[in-house]
Amino acid sequence: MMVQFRSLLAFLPLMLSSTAFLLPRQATTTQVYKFPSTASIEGIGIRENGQILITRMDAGEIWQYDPTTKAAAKLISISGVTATAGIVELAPDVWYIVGGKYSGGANTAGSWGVYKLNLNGASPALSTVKVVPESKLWNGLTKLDNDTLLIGDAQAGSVFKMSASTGKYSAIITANSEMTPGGGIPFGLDGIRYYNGSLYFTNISKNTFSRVPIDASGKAGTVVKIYSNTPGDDLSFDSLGNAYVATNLQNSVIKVDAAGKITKLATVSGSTCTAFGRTEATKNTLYVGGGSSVMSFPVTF
Ligand SMILES: *[C@@H]1O[C@H](CO)[C@@H](O)[C@H](O)[C@H]1NC(C)=O
Ligand SMILES: *[C@@H]1O[C@H](CO)[C@@H](O)[C@H](O)[C@H]1NC(C)=O
Ligand SMILES: CC(=O)N[C@H]1CO[C@H](CO)[C@@H](O)[C@@H]1O
Repeated sequence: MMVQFRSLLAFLPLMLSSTAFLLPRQATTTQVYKFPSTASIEGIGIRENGQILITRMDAGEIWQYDPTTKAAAKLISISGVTATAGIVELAPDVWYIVGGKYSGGANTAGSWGVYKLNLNGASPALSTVKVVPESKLWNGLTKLDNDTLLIGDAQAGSVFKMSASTGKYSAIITANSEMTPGGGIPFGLDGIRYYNGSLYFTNISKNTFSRVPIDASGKAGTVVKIYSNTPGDDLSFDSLGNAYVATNLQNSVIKVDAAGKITKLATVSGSTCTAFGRTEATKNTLYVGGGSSVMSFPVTF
């Protein structure tokens, strides 16, 4: 078999060049790490050293995958929290994570908040930034500036801003119809990413991807629809402004260019989030969380 495989490989460049127009443009995915099947990966954050932080809707824990040992281990548990979601880095190895009480589809309104995980010391240092009584079902998290987080409430269809240093917060968008759930699942506003002056967001139960301008003070403008025919979960951007959206229910990762054109890049079951590698060797690798697995595939842009 190995010989046959090798001989096939030898012909591959020829096959590719002669049938380029017939081949699907989908990338082959690699399984980076697989948790037990009960795990539900929600967010991934790539550290500058290449280690991968993983949040889980099924546990109030943050895990870390080490590409050198190819092993994952629990970094920390958050007391009183049963689900972790959005994750973002504000300063080198200072991470912020959304957490709350959610299990088996049952959500506890008012339990959601933001936690800080500082990885600069000898051991991980966890602290509470703020638990917010007005939270319904927080999920997405992104950086507005070095001290300001934007947080999406998937059930309320609202966006909060919060100071990472003081925990002071306020709603900057409240119950926007573009962000509220459409029925079925209680998640509307899902992935959020602040990029180029706008908050880009998916509305997973309404199959939409949109953006809303947000100024430096956190004031929101008018929502602009980008597409309205594909489910979307969390996303990331490349340096050219293409969005890489995990489609969750559609089991794929799509690329959405600045004009809104969608290209399916890869098949990933239950995809929830994407993040680019940060080392020289992985800067064109897109990591994807989906179900209980972290997958990866190469991306050219
Ligand atoms: C934000 O933090 C980065 C380091 O993470 C620093 O290089 C940059 O100068 C900071 N920007 C502002 C406006 O303070
Ligand atoms: C960034 O925003 C500017 C101003 O709105 C716009 O002209 C430009 O096309 C945007 N760039 C990308 C990559 O989306
Ligand atoms: C942007 C977006 O997804 N919009 C949909 C989200 O939810 C509202 C209803 O609350 C729909 O009307 C939008 O089309």
